[in-house]
Amino acid sequence: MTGAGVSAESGVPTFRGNDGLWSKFDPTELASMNAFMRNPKLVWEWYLYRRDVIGKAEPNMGHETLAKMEQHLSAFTLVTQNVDNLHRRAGSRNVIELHGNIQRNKCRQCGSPMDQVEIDPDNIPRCSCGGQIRPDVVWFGELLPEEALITAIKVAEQSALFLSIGTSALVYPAADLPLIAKNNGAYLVEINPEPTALTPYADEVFRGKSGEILPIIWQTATEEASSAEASLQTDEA
Ligand code: BJW
Ligand code: ZN
Repeated sequence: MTGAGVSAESGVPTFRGNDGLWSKFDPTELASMNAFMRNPKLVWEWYLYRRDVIGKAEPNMGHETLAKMEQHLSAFTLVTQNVDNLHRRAGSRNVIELHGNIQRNKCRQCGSPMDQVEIDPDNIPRCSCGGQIRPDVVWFGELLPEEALITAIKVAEQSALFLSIGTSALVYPAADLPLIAKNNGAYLVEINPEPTALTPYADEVFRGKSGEILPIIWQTATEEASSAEASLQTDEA
């Protein structure tokens, strides 16, 4: 499971921490339905600004290594809290987006997808039902997409190894997933430069940037796998 930290090396700001978005912007003013109802223009301006930042960002070695893992491992699922689409752009296909996708729009009222409409924050377009168009992301107090959450819980329950990467593990229900995995027998690994709420529960912690740590883990794992295969072949001979 990934969080905003995975995209930090691509130049996409995280939410919490000194350089995080919430140090400059108040989440209650921007990431809730109340905020949107109070000031839709401000909320749209903020999302259009972030769309622009994300549109210019490129996937980093962290995203690319996770895409490689999916190609080489028979059962690998990527659960992300990120809305930036960088995992798909890096080549990941089995991606569960828990908090939506910032590139998509939907109707505030009936939920219909509204991707083809141009957004003018001064004159927010409306759906045929009359509802204003909003970004298709999950705000505080909103339910996560049901199928995505159910699948993510199932995958967590079944996983043998769970990597929690670049997330502060403070936002629920996503923050429950590593603990669900661990309670069902998974080996829990955290990759993060800073300690998090999850650290006390992790079986192993890699303190560093995901764009640096993930390629090292993957290289070590593949080298060990090929030397194990070579010694098996020698034994058979
Ligand atoms: C690096 C790095 C590098 C830096 N490499 N790492 C149970 C208990 C308490 C509260 C609740 C609860 N259940 C529900 C709640 C309420 C609420 C919640 O969790 N609040 C907490 C904050 C207390 N949850 C919700 O409202 C959720 N809905 C819900 O539960 O519905 C049912 C319900 C409704 C009402 C009442 C009760 C239940 C919805 C949550 C939606 C979250 N939405 C956001 C915004 C998305 C749209 C947008 O982008 O604008 O999602 S908030 C924001 O936080 C975003 C993120 O996905 C999410 C998680 O953040 P993340 O990814 O962890 O980022 P950071 O910034 O926190 O951390 C970055 C990490 O990276 C740090 O650790 C760095 O160290 C690290 N890092 N560089 C690796 N190079
Ligand atoms: Zn509608």
